[in-house]
Amino acid sequence: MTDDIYTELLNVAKEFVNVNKIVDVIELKGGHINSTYLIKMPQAQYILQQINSDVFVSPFGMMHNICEITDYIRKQVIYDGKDPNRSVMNVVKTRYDQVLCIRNDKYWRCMQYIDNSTAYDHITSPDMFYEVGKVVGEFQSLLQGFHTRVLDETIAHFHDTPYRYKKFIDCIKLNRVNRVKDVQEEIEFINQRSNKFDKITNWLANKEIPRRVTHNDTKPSNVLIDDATGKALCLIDLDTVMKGSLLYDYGDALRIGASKAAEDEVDLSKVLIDLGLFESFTKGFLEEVNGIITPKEVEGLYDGFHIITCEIAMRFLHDYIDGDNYFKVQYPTHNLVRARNQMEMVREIEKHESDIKAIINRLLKELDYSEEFYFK
Ligand code: GN1
Ligand code: MG
Repeated sequence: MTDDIYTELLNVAKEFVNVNKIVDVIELKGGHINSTYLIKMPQAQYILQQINSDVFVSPFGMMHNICEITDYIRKQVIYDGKDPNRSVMNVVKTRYDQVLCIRNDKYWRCMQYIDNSTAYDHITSPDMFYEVGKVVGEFQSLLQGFHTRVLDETIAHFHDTPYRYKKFIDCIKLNRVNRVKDVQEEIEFINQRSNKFDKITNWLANKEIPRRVTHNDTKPSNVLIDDATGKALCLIDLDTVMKGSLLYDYGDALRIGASKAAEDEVDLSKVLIDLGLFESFTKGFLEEVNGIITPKEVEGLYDGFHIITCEIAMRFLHDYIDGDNYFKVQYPTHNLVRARNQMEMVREIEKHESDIKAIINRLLKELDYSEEFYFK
């Protein structure tokens, strides 16, 4: 970190905490959008984040959603006798009681850091992924009764896959940085599957499945695991909490967590679906949403996994074609590597469609779901 950045960080931090007491500031890399820092104080640590306001065009709307959601969850957590300092994110306001600090046109926010917990980029055991499944499912039970109308739409059309496909076609036509010629096969891959992209959005539009409060970015690194117990504590990164489909939350965790490789692994032979991990996650998830999920949603679980993985592959490819304006990249072809990796995951999902459905069916029976839920 340069001296200039460090000085600026302290200038921002002093809006939230007493800078004279700061012990250290560390950059946390990992997120693709915002910039994140850990502020170490003698007895507590805080997360300071600069919000990417090109992506989140309404930072106050985003913070409104986060505060509403965390306040609501905190009530449930307290009611259930759990620790509100560890089972939900806690927003730290500025010394002037604001949710954001604006400095030089940049938006900053602060959260309490939950000690002795880890957000894993990669799943290391079935038990861990079972825990992730539970926490993704539990998000739904915690938010039962929360009114979706209270929420702002932080990013319009976020998981509107057909809309994203239209934008993808537009960016190919624009061909801003002349990369289209290099990615013909990848474009074809997306085109071939585009007729499947509207399945979930149509179900939502026709009210065949409910619009719920969803997290919309449930990758495993957005789950905190307790270092001492190995149990999942809560979902973090609530930036994209909005109305949406549960099926995308289910699939988004799997597209990374059930893969044997990282999201940006270059060697595609390593991108393989681990059905054991798939089962652990699905078990945790289905245990938690029993009584909440509808039969039609269960029918779409495979599609949620498949479509969201296509969508993210398409988004990475879109950003590559467009000149890497959206996701942070560490090297020039990073987005292309991510896109190819997620396309390989799509192939894996398609190859294992019947195994995936058979596992879901078996779990439904084991977990005493009634017959109307079973796959035909
Ligand atoms: C982004 O910022 P991060 O890493 O939590 C993206 C998600 C993608 C994800 C891919 C606001 O999430 O939608 O699924 O990268 N977030 C936004 O790893 O676009
Ligand atoms: Mg995010």
